[in-house]
Amino acid sequence: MSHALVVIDVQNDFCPGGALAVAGGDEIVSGINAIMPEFSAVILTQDWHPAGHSSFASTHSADPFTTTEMPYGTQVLWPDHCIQGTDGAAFHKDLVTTGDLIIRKGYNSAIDSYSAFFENDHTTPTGLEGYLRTRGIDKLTMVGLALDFCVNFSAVDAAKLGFKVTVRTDLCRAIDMDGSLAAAIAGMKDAGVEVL
Ligand code: VGL
Ligand code: ZN
Repeated sequence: MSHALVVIDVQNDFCPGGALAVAGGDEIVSGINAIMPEFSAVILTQDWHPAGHSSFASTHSADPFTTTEMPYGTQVLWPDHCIQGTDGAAFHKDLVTTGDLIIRKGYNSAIDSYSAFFENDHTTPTGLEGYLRTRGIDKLTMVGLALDFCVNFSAVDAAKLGFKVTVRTDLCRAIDMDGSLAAAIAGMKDAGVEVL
């Protein structure tokens, strides 16, 4: 069985100067590149929203970082970000993107997708689980942005699916709104994720 690196959403909009900038988001790029050769597979994810996505505050004429109730639960409303094909949705220019698979998520207008495995209804799959299983991958190391949203949801889902998951927090950065970082760390540990 083998061990994959999953690089979550290291995109311009989550780096300083981007639409949903995560403090220090660009600081992790060289460290992520450096560990890629240690893994038998490298998978990169890309947040990939159509314009007018339901997770955008602008779509609801609301203020960013407020919340709204969606059929699948409470949704944070974000600034417009990672719109398909824009420079903001592109990977950071220094990230090595020669990995085996790029998986895109958040492309359905009506539902957000923090996790690389399921949309925010926790039901609709992205296909990543099948890819990993058919390649015989049972261990995942996760890095990237943002630690308290997409890395967190991806790690918890992976652990629930039975993968052995490690999150390298030194190679992640967080948004950290309203205690979201502490809650994410606790939730990942509860789910059996190794948080380093
Ligand atoms: C993310 C908020 C909205 C993330 C994506 O990559 O953590 N956060 N979309
Ligand atoms: Zn998004």
